[in-house]
Amino acid sequence: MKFNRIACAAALLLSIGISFAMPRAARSDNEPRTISIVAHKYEFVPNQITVKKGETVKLELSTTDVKHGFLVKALKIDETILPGKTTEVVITPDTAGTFQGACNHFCGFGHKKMKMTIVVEP
Ligand SMILES: [Cu+2]
Repeated sequence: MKFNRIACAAALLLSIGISFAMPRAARSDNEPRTISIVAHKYEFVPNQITVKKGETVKLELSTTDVKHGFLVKALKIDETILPGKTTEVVITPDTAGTFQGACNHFCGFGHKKMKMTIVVEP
């Protein structure tokens, strides 16, 4: 009998746990898709991302070495990426197209090579 009671309590706790976990899972579905972009001398990884027109996405920008910039004029993105810090930018592009971005903080001899492409699908 004692074992049954323990099993019952365990099942109850499990079902409570599941019912608490479900709304959390549902909520995270509503959060924007997150895309991590890591900068280092002299590239962005990945150097091309694709999003849908009207889709809200969160860009998480970080650097593994020095300070970089992240400029995508057409999408009004102009951020500084600092070592040890993640810079978040939330965008909802309303125009389809292929947009060029670049590092706009001089980071060394290959700085001009630091390009980035954001494709916005219709
Ligand atoms: Cu640079």
